[in-house]
Amino acid sequence: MRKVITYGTFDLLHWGHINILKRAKELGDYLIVAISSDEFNELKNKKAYHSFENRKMILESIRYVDEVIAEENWEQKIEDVKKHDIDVFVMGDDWEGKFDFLKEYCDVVYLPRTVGISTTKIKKDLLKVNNG
Ligand code: C2G
Repeated sequence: MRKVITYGTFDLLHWGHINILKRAKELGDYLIVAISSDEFNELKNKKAYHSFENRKMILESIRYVDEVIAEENWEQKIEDVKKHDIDVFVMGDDWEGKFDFLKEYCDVVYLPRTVGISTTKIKKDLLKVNNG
């Protein structure tokens, strides 16, 4: 069984997220998603609208996702790859090169980001609509 892992906040889930999860799953048979805890989001200077528990529940309902674990810090990836016997690590190419240190443990694949959508864009557009 070829196991894939990817990481992210996945807040206000949108089609760009689904696109990467779909393509990540196509690279193997089993996809684990490590979603950022609320505490780790603070380290990333991100404030998620949905709590970790609710983002976890949403991710677990996606057909491409087989398992959801917590991302608590920047340092856990090597341990995760070993512990979960990961074959492929996937991230959007906004992270191109940032996780090449994992090549010692598994394949590292950066997939093109989906253009035209982001959680930040959703928040900005909603602000505009509501403020006239
Ligand atoms: N993504 C994408 N296209 C978009 C938006 C996001 O392909 N239009 C991808 C990102 O490249 C990332 C994943 O969706 O691979 C999750 O995006 P975020 O929730 O913004 O995650 P991020 O804050 O980048 O966290 O340790 C890694 C970090 O936790 C990644």
